[in-house]
Amino acid sequence: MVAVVVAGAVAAAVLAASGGAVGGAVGGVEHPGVRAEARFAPPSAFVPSPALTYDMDLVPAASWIAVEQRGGGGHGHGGGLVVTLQVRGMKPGHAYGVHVHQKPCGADPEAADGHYQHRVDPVQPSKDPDYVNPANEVWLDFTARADGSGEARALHHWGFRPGEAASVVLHDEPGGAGERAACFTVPFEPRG
Ligand SMILES: [Cu+2]
Repeated sequence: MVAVVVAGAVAAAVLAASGGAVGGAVGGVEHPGVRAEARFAPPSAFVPSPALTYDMDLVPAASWIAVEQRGGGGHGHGGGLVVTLQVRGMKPGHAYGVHVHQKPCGADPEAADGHYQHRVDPVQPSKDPDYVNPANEVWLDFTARADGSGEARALHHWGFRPGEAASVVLHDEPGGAGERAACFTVPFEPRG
């Protein structure tokens, strides 16, 4: 039940220590973005975690997730939005669907609400494939390796609107639907 949210120079140091990830210098100024990591726990856990599992078969307690956002943020540093996902301890060989959702996680899997959409579907809940797709939403689908690890990356030319991107939800199958297996609350940075 470790939750770490780092920012600024600390995030840059973490990235450097882990072999770096997606670029950092924007206009000659280091802009480290957001990095959050945690171990999953059931909502009933005595020590609360920002990472909640609703399906212990697919997302076991103490399995691990890290999410990074680079670019697409505030302070006039727009640039491209890059969101990366890393996980460990997942069910080997299983294919997960993963999206950025609008609200923070809660004990109720529906607390995270719907997907973040760049162009918002006027019909909610959104089911129209013109809106529910990896170009208009942030999808981080992955298939767990034999050792339970996995990763994904999403690239976009847009950034998040303030207050509308707050979590990453893991579903039991790839694509835009599927049951919610777990949720990680992430402090994504909006475009400023
Ligand atoms: Cu989702």
